[in-house]
Amino acid sequence: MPVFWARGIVRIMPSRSRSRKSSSATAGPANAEIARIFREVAELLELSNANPFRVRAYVNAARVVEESPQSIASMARESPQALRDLPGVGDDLAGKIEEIARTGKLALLAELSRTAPAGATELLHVPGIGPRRARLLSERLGVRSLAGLERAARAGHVRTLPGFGAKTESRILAELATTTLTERRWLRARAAQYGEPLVEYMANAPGVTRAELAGSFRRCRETVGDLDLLAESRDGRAAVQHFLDYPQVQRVLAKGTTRAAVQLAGGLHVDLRVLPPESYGAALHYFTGSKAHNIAVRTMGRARGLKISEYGVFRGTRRIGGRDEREVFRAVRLPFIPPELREDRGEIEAAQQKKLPHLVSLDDIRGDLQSHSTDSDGRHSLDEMAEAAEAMGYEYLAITDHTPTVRVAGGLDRAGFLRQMRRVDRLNARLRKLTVLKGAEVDIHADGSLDLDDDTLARLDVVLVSIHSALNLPADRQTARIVHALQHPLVHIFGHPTGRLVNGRRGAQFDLDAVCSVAAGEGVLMEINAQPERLDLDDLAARRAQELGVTLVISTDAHSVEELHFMRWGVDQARRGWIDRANVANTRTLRQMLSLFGARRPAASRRTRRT
Ligand code: DGT
Ligand code: CA
Ligand code: CA
Ligand code: ZN
Repeated sequence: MPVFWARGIVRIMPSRSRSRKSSSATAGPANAEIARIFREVAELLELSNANPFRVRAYVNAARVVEESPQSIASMARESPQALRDLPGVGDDLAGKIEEIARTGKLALLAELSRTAPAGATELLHVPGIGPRRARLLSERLGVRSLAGLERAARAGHVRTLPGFGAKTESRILAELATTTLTERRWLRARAAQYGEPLVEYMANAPGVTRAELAGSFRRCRETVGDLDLLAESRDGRAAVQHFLDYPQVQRVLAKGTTRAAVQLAGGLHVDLRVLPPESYGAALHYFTGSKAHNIAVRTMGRARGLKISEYGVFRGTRRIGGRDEREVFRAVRLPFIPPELREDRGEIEAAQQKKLPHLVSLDDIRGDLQSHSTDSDGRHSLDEMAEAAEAMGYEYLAITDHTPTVRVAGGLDRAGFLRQMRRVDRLNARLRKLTVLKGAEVDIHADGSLDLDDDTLARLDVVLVSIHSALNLPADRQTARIVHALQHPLVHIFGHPTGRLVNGRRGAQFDLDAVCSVAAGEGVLMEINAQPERLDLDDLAARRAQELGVTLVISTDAHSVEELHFMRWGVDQARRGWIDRANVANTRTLRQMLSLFGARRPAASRRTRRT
């Protein structure tokens, strides 16, 4: 569970469905924004040595707010009692939420920011730097930013501070080098919480007939630099004005008659372009990018005597297309290329040869093969998780609680798993449509052995293995460790294979080709973990795995019923990895899916056995 890498990592919840027709989505600060303010308060309180319980209260409230399917700002206005009834939100925090809902700001935060050592919160995001160290760095060395930290460490100043030393100094440098901490990009799932309500707001603007996000967001990159919003309208001025009137706009960076750029509360930048219908498709193609893809398409156009721009497809001065994105592709004799593939990574050649993959989509998904319950570190019970998965229309859900070594996650031992299996049997007897699969997320020890005995493993339907420690082994040893685990005859899935964190941790280094070849040969599936801050395998690794014959699974690793909806982010990552629905195990029916597992152990008939 996330607790062991919680610092600086944000938990993201699916945003409200886009189809929901209500103004509440745009009537106040997004849940993500309220949560962000609370997290900042928690960090600043931590820096000022506040009572740890007070710090936790803000962290917990941030999570509750973020996970709420309803708009907390609307709740604050319409039903103060419901607000106070939220878990972990008493009178005090409810008052703070009401203040944010009303003003978009929190006086306490401004107050804390004034007294905190400048720049110290940024330092908290570096693994190994806690509040005490951040304070020292800021107060004694005047370090105000990650760049400043790097300079101070390189100059050998950091080691002179009490409790630091040369080893800590070089570890800090290593962290700064291996993470993307310095690059301010937004997790896509987090940007969605700000962007999707804004799209809904713009789509409902007078005169606007369509609105959508383009850019890296539409290409489903795991992080985005900014949002690129397109609106279709003949009245640019009115659309721009509506955009600037959006209550969450904090700063206007630029404005014109058909475009504007703003910063939203929370810091995310949004570029707006307003286009008339005859240009909308061409602009959508242009602003979806990537730049490299655009250049390739434009060059193909030029070879045919065409000019392709954001305004349309032209032969001389005559417009021959641009209303619809497909017209751009048609002009250069290409079929529609899904946005996720538009990186100039071979998609144009594949399209020419009619070899584009049948990309997996959310509708194809029939079940989830990694999830946790309160038996280890989940927040909902076995029954609650199963009922939620059934309500989503799934055929199956594997509950894969942790094994003992992952102690912070409250892992189960053999007896614990056996007890859980009996409860799963009873649950399955009661459930009508869903089958709960007995599973475990088995920790792989540093030597490649597994954290659960074979007899227990043999009783499970889904044995998912993953690494949670010793991520920094040298690549050859890491490869050997993983290969050893995947060769275990009772293993089905290799979960979050690299242990990477988006924007945070590079993950284990190993020979991906070697591991994939073993997985393909052994019939072990590899996971695309859908947690927005994991997305592991990433796009390129997943694509390589597919090329090498690995079957993938997309799972949420849900620690609550809400997180079951993370599937969306995993599917998007898979699409960027060119993953064909035929190569995703959980697009299959329960029976087909289990036969994939069975191929690994043809003799085993244990699946019909009751524990
Ligand atoms: P980001 O925001 O860093 O995550 O990445 P993008 O891809 O969203 O890039 P952004 O926001 O700078 O621009 C949006 C799209 O506009 C980009 O994907 C392609 C198009 N674009 C921007 N600048 C150029 C350019 O100089 N040439 C061409 N062909 N297209 C461009
Ligand atoms: Ca962008
Ligand atoms: Ca942009
Ligand atoms: Zn795990």
